[in-house]
Amino acid sequence: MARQKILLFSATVCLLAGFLTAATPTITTNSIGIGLAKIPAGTFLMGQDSGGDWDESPAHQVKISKPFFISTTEVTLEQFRQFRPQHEASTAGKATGVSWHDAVAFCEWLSKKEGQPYRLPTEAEWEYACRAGTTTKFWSGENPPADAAAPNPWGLQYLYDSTLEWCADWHGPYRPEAQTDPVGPDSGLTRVVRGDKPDDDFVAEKSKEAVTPYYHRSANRAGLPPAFGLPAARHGSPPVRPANVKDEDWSPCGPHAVGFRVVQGEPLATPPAPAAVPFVRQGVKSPGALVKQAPPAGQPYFRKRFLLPTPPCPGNSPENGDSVRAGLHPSFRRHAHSPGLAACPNGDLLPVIYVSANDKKYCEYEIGVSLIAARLRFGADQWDMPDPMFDTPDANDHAPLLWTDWEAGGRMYFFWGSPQIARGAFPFQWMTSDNSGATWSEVHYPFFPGPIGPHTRQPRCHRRFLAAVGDEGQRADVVRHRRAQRRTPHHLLPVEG
Ligand SMILES: [Ca+2]
Ligand SMILES: [Ca+2]
Repeated sequence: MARQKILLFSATVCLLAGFLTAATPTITTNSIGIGLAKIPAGTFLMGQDSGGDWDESPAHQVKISKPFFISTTEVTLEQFRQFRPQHEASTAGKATGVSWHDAVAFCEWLSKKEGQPYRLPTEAEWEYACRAGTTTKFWSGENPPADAAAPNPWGLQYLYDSTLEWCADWHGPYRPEAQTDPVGPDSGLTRVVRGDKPDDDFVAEKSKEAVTPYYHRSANRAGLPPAFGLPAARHGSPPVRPANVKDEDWSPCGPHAVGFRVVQGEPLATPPAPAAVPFVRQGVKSPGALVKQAPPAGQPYFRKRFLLPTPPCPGNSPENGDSVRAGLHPSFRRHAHSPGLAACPNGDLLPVIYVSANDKKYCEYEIGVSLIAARLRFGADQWDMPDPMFDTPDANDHAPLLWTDWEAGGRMYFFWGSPQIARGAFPFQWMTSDNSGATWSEVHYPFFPGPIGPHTRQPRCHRRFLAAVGDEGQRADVVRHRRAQRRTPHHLLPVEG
């Protein structure tokens, strides 16, 4: 018995020693009070091959070649205000409501102030530092720690709380090969966000995700357009809740729940990977003289052409749908709804459609809803295979509208909404294209100089949708083609003569 006790005691001491060695992170504090944990170089498996979202696979080996320092928490409101005193948005004491550009600007300011290089973490650095050598769903095991302030073995806190965190990278699909110090793709439309999802729990609360905090997992990826937030110059007029809008239906535009933590370390020299370009944006021709040819304007013209039939979807959910098994992006689902349509300056037709499944769990308001597009190229007899047009990872993309401004040289506008983003979503957002949709601008958000009235966070409602583009009422009038439950897109073509 005595020997057993001694053995047990020895084993406990060994375990404690091992635990203490692993759990004693090296933390320094900089001049504005940011705690920085030293992260050792090493190799880990990034991503999660089963039981996660489509963009977490394939899990792949990543080598972090040099040690770096990362802040133990997100940048606090107090710290951020030393850079921008007028900033107000905050979640649990952290600076939130900052755009990706704001976060990068803070890092540049801090680098000058400290005389040391600061930057956002890459997505790989974030997941590596979060896992801290663990391979489980959370650094704490199969469940997150009960207290979000509990530090992981390398000293990082609040990795799984409700403050989301910007990373440096563009969001894009993972590549399967082993990588060293990856920095993501060379272009994109959303920047990676880690630690939670932007959307509320419209569907998750009814499903398994409510039981296990699915979107907090170390491998979970989300993303948002980099301009999401209120630019510093536009902070003067925070939106006010109108009296006829219920508090629970109200979301001021811009002050969202996304903050960031910083890395102290040299910029990485790794070249970015070439971004995957959807087929709908490939091989887009410039406008030619032939585009002026058309059927006689004096008589009706009708020609029916089928788009690709929706793949069969037994059970009609993303997990068991044939389209998912076939390796297609999860936006290929049965319920294609509410299209926007535009004729491009080069004569192509471009519809954008939001797509969801339509069973009880996966519906129009679930998190995976995204926008796909197809192209009927000028002179072609058949539509191209559709391809993803825009997807905010872990957020619902909704209600697309397209408009070609023929008076502005054929500039195309693509509007849509994010109705389920829990905090800070705008009534609409948009991108523009000056080359018939081959490339698109960064996502833009509207600025309201004063209080705005009742609205949904998507460009549709039972009232008319009106977008003031420039200050010409005539142009604004063109965009309001969705009204009063009408879901048939119609498109205004320029009339010659
Ligand atoms: Ca967090
Ligand atoms: Ca995700």
